[in-house]
Amino acid sequence: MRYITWSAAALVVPSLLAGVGNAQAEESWRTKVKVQRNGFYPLDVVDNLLEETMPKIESYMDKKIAAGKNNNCTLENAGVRREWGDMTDEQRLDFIKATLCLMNKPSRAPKDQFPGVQNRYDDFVAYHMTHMGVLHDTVGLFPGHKYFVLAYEMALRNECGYKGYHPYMNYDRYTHEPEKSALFNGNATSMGGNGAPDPRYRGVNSATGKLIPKGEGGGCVTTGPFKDMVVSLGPGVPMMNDIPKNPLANATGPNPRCLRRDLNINSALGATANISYNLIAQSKDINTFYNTLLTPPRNNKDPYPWGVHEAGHFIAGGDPGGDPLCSPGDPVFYFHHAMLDRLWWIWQMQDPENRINAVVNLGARPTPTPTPTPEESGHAGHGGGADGGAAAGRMIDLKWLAPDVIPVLEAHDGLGGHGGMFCHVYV
Ligand SMILES: *[C@@H]1O[C@H](CO)[C@@H](O)[C@H](O)[C@H]1NC(C)=O
Ligand SMILES: *[C@@H]1O[C@H](CO)[C@@H](O)[C@H](O)[C@H]1NC(C)=O
Ligand SMILES: *[C@@H]1O[C@H](CO)[C@@H](O)[C@H](O)[C@H]1NC(C)=O
Ligand SMILES: *[C@@H]1O[C@H](CO)[C@@H](O)[C@H](O)[C@H]1NC(C)=O
Ligand SMILES: [Cu+2]
Repeated sequence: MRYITWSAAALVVPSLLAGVGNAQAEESWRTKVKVQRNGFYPLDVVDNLLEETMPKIESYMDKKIAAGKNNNCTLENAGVRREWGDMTDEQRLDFIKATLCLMNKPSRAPKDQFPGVQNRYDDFVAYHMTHMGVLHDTVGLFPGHKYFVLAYEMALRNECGYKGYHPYMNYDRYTHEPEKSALFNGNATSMGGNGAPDPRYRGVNSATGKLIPKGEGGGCVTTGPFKDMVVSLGPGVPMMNDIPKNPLANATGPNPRCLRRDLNINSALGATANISYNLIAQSKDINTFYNTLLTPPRNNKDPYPWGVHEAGHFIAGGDPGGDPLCSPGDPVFYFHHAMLDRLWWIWQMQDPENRINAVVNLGARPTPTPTPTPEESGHAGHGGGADGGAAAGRMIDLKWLAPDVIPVLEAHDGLGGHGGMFCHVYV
């Protein structure tokens, strides 16, 4: 009798009920990663794909830990990045407080080069507007932004006492009445409301050459925690309303103005869960993933042909959100890039051994290929080593944002990269 302990019983029972045992094994990641859900939003196809992928991620981590290559990163201690709508009011308030705190901390960017920088928050805008190569070329887009978002999250945590991890925005949740969402409803636990209607605002030009038709806003944000925010740098490109030009030709001078926004479902509809799911499921190699994300196959019947990257950016277009150079000047920028990072991570984790180090390498191909040919799909498995050459020797130096200058491939590994500095999961 006394030998039948609880743990012994737990060991025995699943083996008696084989089916149940498997189900329990597959769900064991839930004991490691704390899931919080908002019942208002049913899981979408991408959420479901991620849930199905978690057991695979768990066994990948088990192997990595066994090989001593996890740099102390485990699913138990990984930072958990959540959808804003899944966070509690208290978590949201903590995040908002830290964001406002960054906007009141002294800047570190060189004042002579960036006279318009007002505070620590603006340091990130200053970097983004002057390091487009590091952040936006084929090699840099994914790892560059992964590190950029991490550096921002580290500033919130280390410089402003934020306890959580950076939230993301699941684009699909903003395809319908975004102005009523927890993210944009303008109440005290939102990231601010829509901009006031501005007839001078016409929409955003997308890389497809088409105008993304405007939503209801375009003017100043007048509700929520950022209604008094002062935008200073930029605009870096001419904006579609009469925003005063920056006093300096390179747009780094002071140009104080309000935060303008246009919540735009026309944009969001280019990044529905189905579109994001197809992006992940149908991209057999990283080049296809990159091309589809940025410039999807042209289809004249598609009313929302903007790739997921642009669609995500312009859900909250306006100024500076719709400005390719100064977009981090709207705090929602980081929610968007966290979501992109999530999609990249889900793509990587379908085949971690081959995909984590896959580097975009368009080689001699001058234009993105619209659809993968069977031959290209066959290259999927070669993602890692073969393409890694494109990143050889490449470093990411975020200058005044973060001290560590890191090899680009270390920012490919979200679960242990750079000695464990990258250690996050998305739920
Ligand atoms: C892992 O953590 C232990 C204990 O905190 C520490 O001694 C060790 O240096 C860490 N290893 C790595 C690779 O960070
Ligand atoms: C922008 O232009 C000003 C004036 O010419 C210059 O002093 C400053 O260094 C420039 N900033 C950058 C980042 O190039
Ligand atoms: C703001 O709106 C969200 C979403 O409807 C809700 O969860 C939250 O409680 C509201 N907070 C306040 C302070 O009104
Ligand atoms: C998403 O795709 C599924 C399967 O093809 C389809 O049944 C569903 O209607 C699509 N949903 C939307 C919102 O388009
Ligand atoms: Cu971007």
